[in-house]
This record gives sequence, structure tokens and C-alpha cells, in this order.
Amino acid sequence: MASQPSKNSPADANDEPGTNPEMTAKDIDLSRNREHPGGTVLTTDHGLQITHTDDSLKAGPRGSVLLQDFHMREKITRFDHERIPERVVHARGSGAHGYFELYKPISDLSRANIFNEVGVKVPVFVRFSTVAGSRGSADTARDVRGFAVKFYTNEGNWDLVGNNMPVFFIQDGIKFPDFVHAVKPEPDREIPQAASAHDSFWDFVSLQPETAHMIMWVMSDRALPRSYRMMEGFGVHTFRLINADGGSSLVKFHWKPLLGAHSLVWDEAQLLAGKDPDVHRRDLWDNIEAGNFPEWELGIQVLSEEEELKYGLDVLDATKLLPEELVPVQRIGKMTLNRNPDNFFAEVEQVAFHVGNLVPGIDVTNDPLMQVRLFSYLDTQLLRLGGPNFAEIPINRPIAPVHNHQQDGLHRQTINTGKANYHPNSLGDGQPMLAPLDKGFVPFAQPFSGVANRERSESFKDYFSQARMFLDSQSRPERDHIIEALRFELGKVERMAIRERVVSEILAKIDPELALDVAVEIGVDAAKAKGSNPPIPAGAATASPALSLENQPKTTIATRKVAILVADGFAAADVASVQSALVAEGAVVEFVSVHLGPVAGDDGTPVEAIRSLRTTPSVMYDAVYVPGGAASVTTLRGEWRARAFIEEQFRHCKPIAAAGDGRDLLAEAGLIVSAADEVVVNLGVVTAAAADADTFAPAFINAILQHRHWARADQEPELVK
Ligand code: HDE
Repeated sequence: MASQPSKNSPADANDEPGTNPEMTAKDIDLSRNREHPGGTVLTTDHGLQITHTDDSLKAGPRGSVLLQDFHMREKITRFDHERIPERVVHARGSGAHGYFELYKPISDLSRANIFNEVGVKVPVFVRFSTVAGSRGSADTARDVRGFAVKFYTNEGNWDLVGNNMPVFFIQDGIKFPDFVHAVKPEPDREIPQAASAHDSFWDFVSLQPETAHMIMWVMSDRALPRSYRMMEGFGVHTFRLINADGGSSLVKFHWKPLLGAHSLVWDEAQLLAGKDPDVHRRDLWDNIEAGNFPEWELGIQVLSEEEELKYGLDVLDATKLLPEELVPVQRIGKMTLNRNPDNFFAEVEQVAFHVGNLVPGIDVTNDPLMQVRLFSYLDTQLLRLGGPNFAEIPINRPIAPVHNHQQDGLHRQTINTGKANYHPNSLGDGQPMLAPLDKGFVPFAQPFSGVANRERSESFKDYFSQARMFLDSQSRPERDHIIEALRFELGKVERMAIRERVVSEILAKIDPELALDVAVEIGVDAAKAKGSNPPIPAGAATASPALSLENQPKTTIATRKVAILVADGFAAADVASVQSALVAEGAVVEFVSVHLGPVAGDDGTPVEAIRSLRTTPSVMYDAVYVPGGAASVTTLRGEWRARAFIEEQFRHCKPIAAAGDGRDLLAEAGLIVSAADEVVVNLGVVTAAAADADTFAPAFINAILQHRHWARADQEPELVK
């Protein structure tokens, strides 16, 4: 292994031949030579040094390839075997390394070291994912996002394998294969990829009313995150915390992103799927490389065992959430992601999460969805990672020492020594010995009783009240987005009977008004939308403001991407003041022009256009600024891509700023903009005669803070005055 080039941290990247930007063509040519002072040498997997790898061994220059060419055969065989089965769900993902640090010990609740050792940096590896699409699908599909965290604690690995939504489609894991088959591409023609807008998914939904609450989440903006860095995470199930006395509390885990939770709009998401299908992966990677380390606070909602049915819901039912207004989220620590993987396959693809990777002080409950997961995750890794030794793959190895009598199996790495491969033993001095009760894992002593049957608890049978609560907690624009999403998704369903059933059996039981809004546009008779509002169980909340993204704190524009559209002759002073104000707030500013390279300002000062309009569409940015400068604006007005850039930014409700002549480009794109000298802000469009640091830049920053300007959603550009 030692002779293989290996990269342990991003800082080592330049040590590798070919990745050093300073290397000249001559140097690269040299690397093909046999001169290698101090460098690494190409070898076979067995360490044999290779002198030639560009031509197969042949019977003469034009002769047939010889079977004896073991180097060629090894190289091709290794290539042929590069793929492993992709994950059956969550196949497409991105990962990053980081650490978790506790703020506040909770020893009264849990004996886990990770919840008691303040200031210790516990290493973590996180994998974010979409659920339905294959490995090569687009990042911005309407979908749930996986949010899986592996904590390498000193007591063993703890995996919190969650999602970006706090509830799930089904209540019992035995339904998971049915649900996944329904949402994945249809079996005969394998259409569509990474989309829920098709008959089999909605057929399942219409027949399985417990999906109602999750359907509201998936049709909401939560299913279109702006970035992995800007989404909440949830453990979904109710877990248990166990303290040193064996006392148990019920707990829900939350991740709160410090950049706030933000979403895309559907049209933008669809465009991105074509323009940059890797947008979320790229965003995570680029920001970590740039030192913009994403952070989340870990929150807990704690209930006593006696409160398991208190709030009009059963905590064992994963289709219900516990409103934050009823049980507040206490923030107890922070996770920071600060290092990109060195090798996608070795780390992101081979990481193996398991709900059953627990540490002393954290335990499971009887949630039937969780219980089935406890079986599924180990089982799936055996297939996906080729046998029982996947915990020895570096990304899965705990930092806590491993001693046991497991042995053999495919791909075994550990070389066990001695004769004692059983417990108890005397040949190995009795080792490894059993852990003391206060150190090792002791399962929660839960009394069990009951008659074996396949029965759904009565306490699970309220399917609609929380769906209604979610809907009623949204702002008007967010509710409109849900309606539009349902119209789109159901509009793609080919069979009328399925459309009708979704309206009458699901939507009308959540909210007849919603059902009617959808029915009208998908050709379903309005009579099918008749229903009644769901009964509200005693003690249940009817609204939870925390569920609206509009109510999320909007405190920073850090890492938000702003395009400055320029061509030669742009107003250099205006640009300088806006650029420095944005950068001071942590925004990422990029000059976009009609060509790459230097673009001259009106005072001759150049800026570097690192993007061109041809390759970088508007959907890559959160906001756009068009500075003045007659020559610059004239060039941009003549370029259809610049006009389209503005038009799309407008349609996607994103902040737009223009100063001086820059306003003419907005007009060229169809917006009617103010000609006033002073700063005017209208529906997130900020204009003035000149850009200055005192009024214009702050107004633009404030518009970016709002993220999207929904009031614009239904307006034609001409309506902006
Ligand atoms: Fe998963 N899920 N799941 N799931 N899940 C997998 O494990 C499964 C569920 C989640 O980045 C698989 O290694 C069953 C809920 C994430 O590697 C598989 C049930 C939640 C990831 C599996 C569920 C999740 C997975 C596929 C119903 C949120 C990606 C590959 C009982 C709390 C982890 C793999 C990663 C992956 C099974 C439901 C989250 C097959 C049977 C609920 C984030 O084992």
C-alpha cells in the first residue's frame, strides 16, 4: 500500500503529479519518463514496478495482444469490477468530514460520553443524499434528503441516520419495499428517473392514507433545498436517552443549520437539473474548500416516558412530529463540516450507516418503522459492500478499539493472533473480557407483554390532522407552492382514477379547499373535492409556526452567491462599493461576462470574469447586480443570455439590483424600473442612479437576506414599477 499515491488531506493535493497547477507541459511530459527523483513509481497491485502502460503486449506492433500480458489483464479486470451495487435508496449523495462539539452536558438525561464531554471534538462523517434517484441523477429532484451522521465517539460509532423532514411516508417498516417500489421508476419501462410525478407513486399514496402528512412535506419547498448546507435535519423517530441510573427519557433529534433553512423554486430546480445536475454536491465541496464550513446545532426535544401519548399523537408513530411550540428544542452542541473527502468511492460510497450503531446512553424505542430499520441497514451493507467485514473499511472503522472473536469472511483485513477465538476462554487469558456495566452498552430494561399479531395501534390511526397542521402553518406563498406542486405532480398522472382518488381520499380529508384548488386544474370533478376537515385529537396542536420556512431566522447572507454582470466599461466605483459591502457580509461574489478573463472598468481597472454567460446561467446564483457604465450595459443588452439571466432571476423571485445605466438591462428584459435617483426597492428589485455603500448596498443586502421575494411570484415583469 505504501507505494500507492495516497492523499490524506486536501492540502496534499498539490503533491500529486498532474494536480499541481504550476506544472508545465514539459514537467508533465517528464512524469511519463523513467526519471523519478523522489517521486512515486507505477506498480501492479502486487508492487511490481511497471515500465510501460500505454501499449498492450503484442505479437509485433500490428500483431494480436498476448494473453500473457498480466499487467493489461490486471488493469482491465480491476476496471471491470469497479462498480458495486448502488444503494437501493439514497443512491446519490455527497459527504464531508467534520466534528461535533457539545455545549451543554445532559448527564441527567444520558450517560453517553458524547453528551457529557464538553469541548471534546468528536470526529464525524456526514452523507447527504436524495432518496429516489440513481447515483447519476440530478441533485435538485423534488425529494426527501438524507442527512446521515456518523459520530466516531470514544465509546464506539453512533449513527444518526436522519432526513431533512421530521416525518416519514409509512408507519411500519414492512411497507418500505412497497413504498420504494412505487416511488422508483416504473418496473416495465424504468421511467421516470428521480421523480415522484408518475402513476405508481400516486396510486400507492391514494391507497395508503398514512402518507398524507409526508406528502404535504414532499410537495412543499422543503423538498427543494437551496443547498445541503441550508437544510434542517431530523432523527425522525423517537429515541431514548438513558442516564447513569438507568432512567429513560424520550427524545427527538434535530439539526438546525446556522445559515438558515432555504429553498429553491420549482422552475429553478428543474432548470438546475439540466444546467448543473451536481449543484448541491458542488456547493458543499466548493464551500468547504473555500473555508466556509457549514454548521448545524444539535437540538433535542425531551419527553418523559409518561408523556408518550400526551400531545394528541403517539411518539412511536413516525408520521407525526412533535411541534416545537409544545416541546421546545434545546440546542446542546454544534457540528462543523470542515474537510472534503479525499476519494469519493472510498469514503462517500463505502460509508455504511446503521440505525443500530448506538452508544451507551442512547437507545431505541418500539417505533415499528425504526425496528425494521434495525434489521435492514446491516443486511443491506452485506450485499452492497461485499460481505461481513465492511466495518474494517477505513471510513467505517471506529476510533474506539475493537476486540472480539469475529473472524474470516470476504475481504478480512484484521490478522487475528493467538488461539482463543471464542468466549469464554483461558487460552487467551480470558480476553477480551466483558465490559463493566457502567461502561458497556446495557439495553433499556423495557417490560414487554402482548399477543403476537399484525395489528395497527389505534393511536396510529389519525392520518390527516398533522397534514392539516403542516398546511395551516405555512405562509400563503408556501401554501401556494404546495398547491402548484400537487397540480404538477398529479398533472403528470396518466390515469384519471388515480388523480380522483388522491383528491377524494387524501387531499379532501386534509383540507377540502386544498382539494378543490388542485382538482380544478387536473381535470377532476369538483364534487370529488368535497370532504371535511380532519378531527383534531385532544391535546394536539393545530399550527406550528416553526414549520414555515418563512419563519426561520434570516440573519446572514454568508455564502450566498451573487453575480455581477459586467462587460468592458462597467462603472468601476459602483462595483467596488457593492462588492466590498457584499464580501464584508460573507457573500460570494462572481463576475459574469460575455467572455472569461479580464474585463475593464470605466477607469481602466480590470476585474476577472471567472464565469461567462454561455456556461453559467442565472440559476447558479442567489442574486444579481447590474452596475452602470454605458458601454458595459450596451454590450449586455445585445446579448440574449444577459436578458434571459435577468428575466429568470425575476421569475424565480430572487433579488436583483441595478444602478445607473444598469437599469436599462432590466428594462430590456421586460421589467419596468424606477428612474428615480434615490434607492427604490420594489418586490426585491433594488434600483438607484448610482450604487453607494450607505444606502444602495444595504438595501441589496436586505433583499438578499429575504432570500426569495414571493410577492413577485404571480406577477408579470411589466408589473414591477
Ligand atoms: Fe433508510 N435505508 N430505510 N430511512 N435511509 C437506507 O441503507 C430503510 C428510513 C436513510 O447516506 C439503506 O445503506 C428501511 C427513514 C438515510 O448511506 C437501507 C426503512 C429514514 C439513508 C434503508 C427506512 C431513513 C438510508 C439503503 C423503513 C429517516 C442513506 C442503503 C423501515 C429517519 C444513508 C443503506 C447513507 C438508507 C432501509 C426508512 C434515512 C436499504 C427498511 C424513516 C439518510 O438499508
